[in-house]
Amino acid sequence: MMKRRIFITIGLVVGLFVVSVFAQQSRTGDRTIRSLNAGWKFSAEDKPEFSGSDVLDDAWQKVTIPHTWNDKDTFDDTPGYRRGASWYRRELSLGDDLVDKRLYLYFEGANQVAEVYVNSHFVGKHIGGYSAFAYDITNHITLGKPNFIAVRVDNSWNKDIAPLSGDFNMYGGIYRDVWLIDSNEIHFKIDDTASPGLQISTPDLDKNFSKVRIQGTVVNRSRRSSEIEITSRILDANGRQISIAKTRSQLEAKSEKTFDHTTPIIQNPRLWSPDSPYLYRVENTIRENGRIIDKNIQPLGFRWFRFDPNTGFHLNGSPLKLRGTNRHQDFKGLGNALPDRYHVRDLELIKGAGFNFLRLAHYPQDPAVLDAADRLGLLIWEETPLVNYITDSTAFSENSALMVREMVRQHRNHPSVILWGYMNEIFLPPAPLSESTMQATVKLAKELEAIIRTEDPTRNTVIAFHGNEVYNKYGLGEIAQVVGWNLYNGWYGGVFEDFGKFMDEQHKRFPNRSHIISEYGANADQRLHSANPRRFDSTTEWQRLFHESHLKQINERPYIAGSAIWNQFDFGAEQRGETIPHLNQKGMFTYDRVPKDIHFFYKASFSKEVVLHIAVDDRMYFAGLPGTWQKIDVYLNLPEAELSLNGVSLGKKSNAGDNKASWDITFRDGVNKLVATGRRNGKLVSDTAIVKFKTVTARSNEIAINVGSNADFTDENNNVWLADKPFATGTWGFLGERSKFIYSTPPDRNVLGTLNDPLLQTMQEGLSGYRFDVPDGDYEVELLFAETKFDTAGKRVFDVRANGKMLAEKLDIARRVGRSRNLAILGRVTASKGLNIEFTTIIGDPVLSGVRIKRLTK
Ligand code: GCB
Ligand code: CA
Repeated sequence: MMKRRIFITIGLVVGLFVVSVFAQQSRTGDRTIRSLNAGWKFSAEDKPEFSGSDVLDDAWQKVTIPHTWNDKDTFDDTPGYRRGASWYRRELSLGDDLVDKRLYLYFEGANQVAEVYVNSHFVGKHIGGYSAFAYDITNHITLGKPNFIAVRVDNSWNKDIAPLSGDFNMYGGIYRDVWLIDSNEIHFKIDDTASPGLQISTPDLDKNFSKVRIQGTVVNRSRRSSEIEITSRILDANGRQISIAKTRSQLEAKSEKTFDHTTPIIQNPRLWSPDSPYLYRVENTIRENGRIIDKNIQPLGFRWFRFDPNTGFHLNGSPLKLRGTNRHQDFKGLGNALPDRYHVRDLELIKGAGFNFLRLAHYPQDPAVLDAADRLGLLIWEETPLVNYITDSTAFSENSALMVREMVRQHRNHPSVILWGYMNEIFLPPAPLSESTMQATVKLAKELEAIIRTEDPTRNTVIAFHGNEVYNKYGLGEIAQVVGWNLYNGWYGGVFEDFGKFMDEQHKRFPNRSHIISEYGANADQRLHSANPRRFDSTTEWQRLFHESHLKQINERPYIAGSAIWNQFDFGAEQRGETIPHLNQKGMFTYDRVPKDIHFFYKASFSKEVVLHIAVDDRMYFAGLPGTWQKIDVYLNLPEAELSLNGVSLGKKSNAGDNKASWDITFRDGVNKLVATGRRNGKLVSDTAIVKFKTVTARSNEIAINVGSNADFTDENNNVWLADKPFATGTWGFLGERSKFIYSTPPDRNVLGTLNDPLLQTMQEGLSGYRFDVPDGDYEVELLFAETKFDTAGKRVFDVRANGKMLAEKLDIARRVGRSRNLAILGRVTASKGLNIEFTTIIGDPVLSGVRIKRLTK
């Protein structure tokens, strides 16, 4: 809200008012908004005296808002991150020119409890990490002297504050912008749940005409009574007035008054939609004796919508499938403390891929996000952070009610918003819930539902379920207007096709429900690739198959109103220990916003822009036996394309309607240049990929195997560790009938002290040997191990020999390095009639995670 006003105002009123050249400050009427992001000091300590102005802060760390103290410890090898209290403080000197002004501190968000002090006076406490809050500090400020602002921020787990749990990091800090607002003593209300103080709606909206209704509160903090005029001008995108509403009002001293006025009918307004996000704005002013004393500009879009259980979502009278994605608000290296331009760029990336819908999971996001959605044309589902379970307490219910009220009041003027959500997978707790908590959850859902419907009857409500019958059993599906499903068929379990079966069954059983897919997704780690991808392997290829199948199934079902991919971007999830520990890797982009192949599939499917993309994930280093990697896919939204390899055409292939074309190819050793070309409207389009292929045979100087995995792994030195296989004559592979692929057991899969987690997390267990049919000669052998099952020594002990020579006697990995640490053992071996690594068990099953052999003799 605040920032939108700044940008618009600068464009609008330059020349009329003295507007600061800094975008950090703006002025409308007698209202000035200035950034307080700079000049803070931070202490990770928590002492009561820090609220006072006589604290020596020389030792404090200089920081700028947005700030979090968890940007690093959420990604280190020590489990957990600091959840506790810290302090922020800064000086604030204000001139005597503000003598008749009201002064407000406005925080866009601090996670998760903030206590604010001005010159040692407590001015307010805000609960909840994802909404804005504002305090009137006028009475505590002395003009012409330095004042002290101190803020205690606490992100400790608190049983009465959502989220209690969740697959994301709850980074502590003042991580969104802070503003100082000074206003005339008479102004549109600023501290009503930090909302704009105005509610805009478009009653009777239909194709040809609408009215605009403006409801609001005007505050008089002065000792004078006043005759004011409130004006709401409807301006089109060029600033031309198309309608107006006015109210005259007698304001008593020290009072507040609501107003409610509606413009006359506006004929043929231009409609807002994702394809044409035409924005009007409502310029609200308060005049006293003809002079503008306050101004407040709100966005306005004319659009209407509905959900239908059979035909899905409709916008402005026509069906529109919601093509969406989910977004978390963090970024590599920054935690949640993102400058606005990062938020805006994220939304531009989403819009740029052709999406029309975005779920802000799992909490209200920055005002810059909502502004960008209005401007770019993205329909928004916003929700409060009630995730996994609730606490059955009055305080939890009250805090949750506050969260929905703040979300709705703060963001309801954004035309982009269509859905308000308030619970996610609320029956997926870390420990089983009692029957009374289940019942309390249903009761709370009803309460929150009622609040939203009162606060904003113009939107629809939604709850996201996981694929479990429990929600139907407890009647949660009957409360919100739309039912969201988070489904991971073919990832956490089952097969892709279960998705459609599940949804068809729901649709049949509950024909009056509107269904939306709130989440579906699979990991992709760009270092992992497989010609034989499989569930849970984190290869790019499995993520691609997952989404190709799901999108098809979604498209085949008109009753599915839309879908949102989990997730647009990889995001921080400290407790996760997958191939990149502490990260949820289901993004279509990496944590620092590099696109994975799957992004191009969706862009080809949804965008009007030309897409032609060779799906090798910008990966240069391929390796394998001759004949591996024989198929290359190209994502495209052209009717056909041609692929060439090293200048030789492999022929044209057509797009079979699934935005994909595939070629059989044979890479040669060394550099392979792939060029895809196609035409759109006669214009040539092309994409190039360079693949360096290393042919690996038993005669190669070096052979490296990602033992226990179906995936090739490219390490940070661009060495490719090949997918594992059973031994076959003339090549290599594992031996032993009991040998099995295992992925180390969650939740402790992070292998410490290495970036090569995918290599060490996957292993053969119970193998009797590993054999290479290599030529005779001397070899260096490197064996990689990690103990991911046992904490203590003595549970797994085995001998390792190579061609009879002992390499590791009574090897007990846990004894040597402890649990979940990598261990490398090097040895020299003379091969004759092949190289045999033998594993002899003493206690338990032998394991092996990786092996590399290098030939020493030529
Ligand atoms: C879900 C949750 C989301 C998780 C996601 C996952 O269903 O709603 O918060 O991050 O699954 O990746 O497991
Ligand atoms: Ca491995």
